[in-house]
Amino acid sequence: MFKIVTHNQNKYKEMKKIIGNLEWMNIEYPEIQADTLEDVIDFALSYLSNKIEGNFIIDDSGLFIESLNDFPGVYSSYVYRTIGNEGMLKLMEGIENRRAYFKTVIGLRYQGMNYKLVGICHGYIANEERGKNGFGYDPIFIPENYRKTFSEMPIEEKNRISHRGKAMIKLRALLHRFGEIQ
Ligand code: ITT
Repeated sequence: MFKIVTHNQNKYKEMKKIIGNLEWMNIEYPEIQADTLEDVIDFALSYLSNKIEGNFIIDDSGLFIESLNDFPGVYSSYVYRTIGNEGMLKLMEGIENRRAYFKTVIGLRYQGMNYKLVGICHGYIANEERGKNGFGYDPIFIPENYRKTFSEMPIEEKNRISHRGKAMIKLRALLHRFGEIQ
C-alpha cells in the first residue's frame, strides 16, 4: 500500500482512481519558494523522508498562463488562496491569448531513492467559472480540444487527459516495473 502525503483530499481521490491501493496521509509539509515544481518536490521528498517510514508519494502542481509569463506557476497555491478564480479572471480581462497549461510533478520515495514523474495538460483559461466538480482552478480551465472546463467533467474524464492523470499513468508503469502493482 502506498501513502500519498497531501492535505488536499481531491488529489487523493483522483489518484486513488488510477492506483487503487492508496492510503491518504493528511499532513502539511513545508514547500520551499523555488523556481520550479521539480525543486519543490526534491526538497519535500528529502524533508519527508526523515519523518515518514517507508515508501510514499507527493504531488506538486501549478497553472501556467502564457500571456502572464507563466504566472501563477509555482505560486499557484498562494494565488488561489488570495485572489482565487475570480481574481484570475479579472487579471485575464481583455487578454486574447488565453493559452495555459497545468503541470504536475509527482515525487516518489521508494526504497530510499527519489523519483519524479511529470504530466502536462494544455488548454485555455475560460471567460467565466463553469461547473461544480473538481477543485482549485478547475472551473476556469478548458483542456485543449474540449469546450467544457475540468469542473464540468466527472473525475474519470478529467483523469484521462489531465496533468495529474498523465503523471499517475507514468507512476503506475514505474510501480509495475518494480513489481509493486499488477
Ligand atoms: P498539497 O498539500 O498536496 O501541497 P495543495 O492544494 O497545496 O496540496 P498544490 O500546491 O500542488 O496543492 O497546488 C497549487 C494550487 O493549484 C492549489 O491552489 C490547487 O488547488 C491548484 N491545483 C492543483 N492541482 C489542480 C487541479 O488538478 N485542478 C485545479 N487546480 C489545481
